[in-house]
Amino acid sequence: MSKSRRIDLVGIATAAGASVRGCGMGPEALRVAGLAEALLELEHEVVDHGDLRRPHPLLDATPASQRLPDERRRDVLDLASRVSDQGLAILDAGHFPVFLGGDHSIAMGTVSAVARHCTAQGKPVFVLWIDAHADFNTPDTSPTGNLHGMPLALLCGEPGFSDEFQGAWLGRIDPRQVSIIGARSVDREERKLLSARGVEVLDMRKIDESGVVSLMRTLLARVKAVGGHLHVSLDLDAMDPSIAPGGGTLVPGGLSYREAHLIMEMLHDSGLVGSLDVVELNPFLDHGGTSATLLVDLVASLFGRTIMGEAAGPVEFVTED
Ligand code: Z70
Ligand code: MN
Ligand code: MN
Ligand code: MN
Repeated sequence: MSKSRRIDLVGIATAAGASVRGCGMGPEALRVAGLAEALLELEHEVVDHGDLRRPHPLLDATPASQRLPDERRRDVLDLASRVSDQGLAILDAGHFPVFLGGDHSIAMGTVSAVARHCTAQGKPVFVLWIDAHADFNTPDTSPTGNLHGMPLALLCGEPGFSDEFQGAWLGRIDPRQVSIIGARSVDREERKLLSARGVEVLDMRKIDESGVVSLMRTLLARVKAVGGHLHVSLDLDAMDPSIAPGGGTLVPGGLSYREAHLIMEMLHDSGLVGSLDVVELNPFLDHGGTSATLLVDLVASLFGRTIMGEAAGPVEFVTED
């Protein structure tokens, strides 16, 4: 029987950290695809706080990718500090925050909220980053300058981020308590950092060789052993582009439909997950809601949806007289 939770949805309608515009529409597409309804159907309590966004839309003919990096950085950091404070309030109230991106730079704020909440409680934080990428670049190592490729490095305290990135909103996590699953596109300098800091990278080859069940069991056992809080950060591009076409940075060879659901089902059964990001959905590139619907179904699996339904116990045979 799945435990009923109070789930707080927070949209972060931004693409300031991405190279491609459009994922700022992600929160609304997830709503249209039936996110709240799916959670209500599972008998959870749901509150939708609406979206955080920049105060005024940019009236700018320059493509996002060519805009001044200063302005995009300001947007990312402004949203990160607001997300962190709102996320902290939700966690402190004992609720489960689900953050709807937006590009993956929003995790600077979401994971900061989790780190601040758990530090105050003396609870270790673990992060499961489900992504084709490692998002562990710093401004010095990044080949693109895009901030959605850097949140984990900032959160893990990597040097190379200017003073603007520091602040009371910035919680810290231990890189040895971060696992990236689904990776298949990692930059050269990023690889060196990941190894040096002891980040666990469960890349696609490891998934092919060991299967998600064995990898997930080991990971969940580590979190359980120390009573940790597990934050899950789900990037749409972790999934194979054939099932998740609605992203700006697609990489072939991703998680299958069943692998992705099995990860979510195991996460649910563990009872260890306390917060979630759903990021990088670009409705402008999606095929008629395919990717939005996939994400809603994956979130439903994380919150207890099963194939046979919870009431399905042992089969009862009816005998005719
Ligand atoms: C590359 C970079 C990235 C998401 C692309 C790509 C990063 N490593 N992250 N899409 N979600 O620019 O740093
Ligand atoms: Mn808590
Ligand atoms: Mn990402
Ligand atoms: Mn990615």
